[in-house]
Amino acid sequence: VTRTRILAGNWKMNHGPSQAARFFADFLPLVEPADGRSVVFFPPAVSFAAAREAVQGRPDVRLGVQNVHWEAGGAFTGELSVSMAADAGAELVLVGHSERRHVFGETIDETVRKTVAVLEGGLDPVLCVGETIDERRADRAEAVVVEQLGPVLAAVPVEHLARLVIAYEPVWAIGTGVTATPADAAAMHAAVRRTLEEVYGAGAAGQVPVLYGGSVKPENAAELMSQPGVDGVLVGGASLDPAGFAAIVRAAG
Ligand code: G2H
Repeated sequence: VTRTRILAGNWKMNHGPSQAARFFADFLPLVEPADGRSVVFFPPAVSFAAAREAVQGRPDVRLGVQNVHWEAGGAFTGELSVSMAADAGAELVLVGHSERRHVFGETIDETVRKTVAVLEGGLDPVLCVGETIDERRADRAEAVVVEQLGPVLAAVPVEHLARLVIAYEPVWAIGTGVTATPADAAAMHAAVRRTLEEVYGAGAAGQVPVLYGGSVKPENAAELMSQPGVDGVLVGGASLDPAGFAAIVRAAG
């Protein structure tokens, strides 16, 4: 199966609207559209309109939001609904990023509701999974990832599977400068693929891209993406710099 390479930048709480416009003015000329490769940005919600305007005429660059609520609307101060994100031009939504889980206390049940709401709203969820350092030391890394995936997959019917993206992000590698070794990444990607195959069968499971995230940099991106089963990267810190992120995109070939 040939899956499209996905190079995604998660800006987290960085780059307001004017910085977003400057970023794209610098970044876009450095990256030619290429077949088999999709570049995605998750700007902060307030910078979404500026990002959307900047990437007009570049169908190789898609935009998503960093979080949504599962309800369609109502009294939920500070939240975004899927339909509002779609109306703004979002095509993808991050779900269950480790900072949502570990800083904001998002539960597995909430990631299930969000994934279902995103799919029902016609957008593509990027479900993030990953273990903490304590869980890895206790030899529970794979079990934790499977526990995070299982309830979501149980709620995603096979007809929606073509829109699901998974990102494996070991929590101990996020923003710490420590990257999983290519072999660690390959082993967990294989475990994620096995879990998908157990639920959907090999054919359908083969469509789902699985990205790696956690301190991806221009220096390590090519080696990580050369691992079997690593279909792309989800990049935080290194996606804030136009030249650095362009180098990561080019590393995808
Ligand atoms: C993981 C990653 C992007 P960073 O959170 O989602 O961030 O590349 O800064 O480790």
